[in-house]
Order: sequence, then C-alpha cells, then structure tokens
Amino acid sequence: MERDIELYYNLRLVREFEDRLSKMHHQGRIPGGVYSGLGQEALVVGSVYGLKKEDFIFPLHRDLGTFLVKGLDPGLLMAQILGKKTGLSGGRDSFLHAGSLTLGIYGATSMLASTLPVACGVALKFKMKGEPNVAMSFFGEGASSRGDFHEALNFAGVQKLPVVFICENNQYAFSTPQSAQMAIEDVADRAAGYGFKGHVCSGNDLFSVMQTVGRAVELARAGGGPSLIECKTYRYSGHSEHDKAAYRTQEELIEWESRDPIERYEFYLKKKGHDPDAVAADIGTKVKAVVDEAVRFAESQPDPDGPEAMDGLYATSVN
Ligand SMILES: Cc1ncc(C[n+]2csc(CCOP(=O)(O)OP(=O)(O)O)c2C)c(N)n1
Repeated sequence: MERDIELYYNLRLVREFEDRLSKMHHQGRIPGGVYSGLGQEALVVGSVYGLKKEDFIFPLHRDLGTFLVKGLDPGLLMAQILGKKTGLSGGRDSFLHAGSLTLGIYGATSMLASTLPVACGVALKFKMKGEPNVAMSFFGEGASSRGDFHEALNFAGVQKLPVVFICENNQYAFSTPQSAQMAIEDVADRAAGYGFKGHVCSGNDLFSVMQTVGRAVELARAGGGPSLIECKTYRYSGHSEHDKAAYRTQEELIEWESRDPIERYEFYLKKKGHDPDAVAADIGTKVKAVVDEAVRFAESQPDPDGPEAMDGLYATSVN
C-alpha cells in the first residue's frame, strides 16, 4: 500500500475499531469498560507509525489505537477486550491492561502515569546495552500532575534516556478541565524543569504529530536524550461509555469536530490528487471487513476456565 493510503488506512481502522466497541458496549457484548479515543486518531497514528519493532510503547487506557498501529492483530485485540482465553492477558482482564513483549507493547496498570518510570527503565536498558531503540510513553494531561510523571521526567533528564513522552492533552481529566488542575497552559513547559525540551503540536494534524514526534525519536536514537511532546486534542466521547460528558458544551464539541483529524487528512489526499470519495469508500470497506472479522474471531474464542487466574503471579525462577 502506498504510504499516503497506508496512513489513511490506519486512521480509519482505529476509528472503525473504536466505533464498533462503543456500539458493542451499548449492546452489552463487552464485559468491562470502554475508554474511547475517538477524535485522537492522528496523534496515535502519527506517533507510532514510524517506530521500529524493537522500540517499545507504553500505552494508557485511551490508547487502543497504538496497539493496532504497532502491529497487533485486530482479532487478538478484540479477544483481549472481550476477556477471552486467547486474549493478551489470557482472560484475566478486559480492555487494555495487557501488552505484547514481542511487539514492543508494554501493558498498563490502572494507576495513572505508573508506566512512565517503567518506560525509563526500558530506555535505560537500551542505553546500557547500546541498542538504538526508543521507549515511547503515552499519558493524559491529568496524569502529568501525578508524582510518577515528575520522577520519570527527572530520571530521564539526568540519565539522558532515549525516551519520548507523549502527552495527549484532550482538555479534560474525567470531568476536570485542565485549568482546574494545573496553573500552566502547556504541559510541554514541564520538560524545562528536568533539563530537556518540550514541544507543542496539533494532535489533530497527522503531519504536525509525525514531524514533531519524528524529530524527538531521531534525537533519542542518536543519544540526544528525552523529549516531551504535547499533542493538543479532544476526545469526542465522555471519559468512558457511561459518561455523558455533561461538563462540556455542545459548542465546544462542534468546534473540535470541525478540526477532525480524518477529515483533515482527506483534504490532504484531495490536494495530492486522489479522488477522496473513491479512497474513502475503498478503505471504508476494507476496515469494516477487518473489524467484522476481528469481532467474529473474538466472539468464537473460549472464555477462561477460572483456576488459571492464579498462574503467573510469581516468578518460578530467577536468572
Ligand atoms: C492515580 C489515579 N488517580 C485516578 C484514577 C482514576 N482515573 C482514571 S482515568 C482518569 C482521568 C485521566 O485523565 P487524563 O490523564 O487527562 O487522561 P484522559 O482520560 O483524559 O485521556 C482518572 C481520574 C486513576 N486511574 N489513577
């Protein structure tokens, strides 16, 4: 697939997958919660698309798309979300508390920002072994007010680690607007206190994300240390499917919808000489088929038996 179209395919796949999850949640077909990243597709695709297999990503609850762009089979991701035995966590969890070490995806825990210090640990390993890989850690602006965030940035700055911190600033932490939980406008400013650069980009503009993150990844790979990238964006849904987001206005939502990352990219395709309607129809059919198949596969998978819930709690040997 040509690169322009492949990028578009990824944007549409992430949206189709999350749209479907929302519908399935309302049909009672998903055992746990669903935390949609609808509206944030450009930052997900733009950050992860250029990474290598050996690079590690550290997604959080709203980053389902990063799993797909990093190369996880959509059927396996769906099996995970449905809590199936063949899901990434073997049915111990639904949704995103799971990863894949072979694909470079580190599973999250529920504590916001808890994976940032872990990303630093992985980046330290890359540095000590001389491996030219990067760790990329995702979190919201709310999480950036937690202690783990500050400890991680401090350590990364002191050790000049190959880590890229991606803040998805979607304006709200659950129902709390940014202005009610931090006294600055740009989370990116926080990097200065730890001795490295922070950059702001439009999280709804795929190329803005790709350029800003791409430079940070190059710097990290070349031994230049960490960066903090703040992607300004918006989530269309509430915090989770049960949240009607009454704390925001319709006007605000419409303003952000008018900056939709996918429609923006379709405009780019048109400028590049593609027939946007034909491309949209073709890719739309393809992503729908992929998600249909993912659902069919996942729903046909067995549930866990139960007793294996205790497996893997303790290491059986230490090398
Ligand atoms: C330490 C901690 N406090 C509170 C929560 C509950 N909680 C889960 S998501 C969330 C909002 C997070 O907001 P943000 O970090 O901005 O990310 P977003 O959900 O907006 O993507 C909260 C308060 C939690 N999981 N962990």
